[in-house]
Amino acid sequence: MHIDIISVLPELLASPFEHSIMKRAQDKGLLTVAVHHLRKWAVNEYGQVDDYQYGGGAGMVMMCEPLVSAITELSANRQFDAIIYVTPDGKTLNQRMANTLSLKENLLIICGHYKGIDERIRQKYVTLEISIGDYVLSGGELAAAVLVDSIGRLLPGVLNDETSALTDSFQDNLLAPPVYTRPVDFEGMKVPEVLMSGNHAKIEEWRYEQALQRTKDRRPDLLTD
Ligand code: 6GU
Repeated sequence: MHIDIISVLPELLASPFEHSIMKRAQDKGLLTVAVHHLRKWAVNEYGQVDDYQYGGGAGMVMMCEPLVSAITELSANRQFDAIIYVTPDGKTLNQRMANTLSLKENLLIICGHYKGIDERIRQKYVTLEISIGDYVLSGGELAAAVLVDSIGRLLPGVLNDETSALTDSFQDNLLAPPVYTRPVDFEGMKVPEVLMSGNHAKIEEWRYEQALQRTKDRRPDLLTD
């Protein structure tokens, strides 16, 4: 998979993909991420990419022309499966969306800043709008990093047995069960017996029950939709 990201603050996206599982995905050649500075497509020598909003009010709006130039140039190299705008008024990201997007070849992610991008870019070019939750970030970059991480780890061959996505929270609409490591007794709190029984069928049953109980307690909404 290849992911292009357009941003006015590319520095924010310099390191999130250089560690751990995202690094492995790239080292294995399963994922490439290219961050592009929108200023490269600025409308003038001052590097302008935003302007005052019509109707007045505080906050700048990212202009159409630089974005169109960027999208057009990047589209010459790739047939994008989706042009994604990360925005708090998008569809809230969930594991199902990450699973679906992980099956794509080429994605373009546009990060908004200030008041966001001109509405006409959203109407004409953007095919998918994604939010990462009901709170506001200063810009789309951290949301884009979250999105890329959630997708990248699902690419076939990225995870191994140790990091398998099959046991993650949300994979069956269930939260993950509790986990333990040494010591067996930590300040009087013991590791559940069953986990040391060596009986894998019993262990799996226990984990499933714990996952179900945890989901009922904390996220009953997951069990109904
Ligand atoms: Cl995608 N962008 C911003 N700026 N804030 C957010 C968000 C996105 N998702 C949740 N909050």
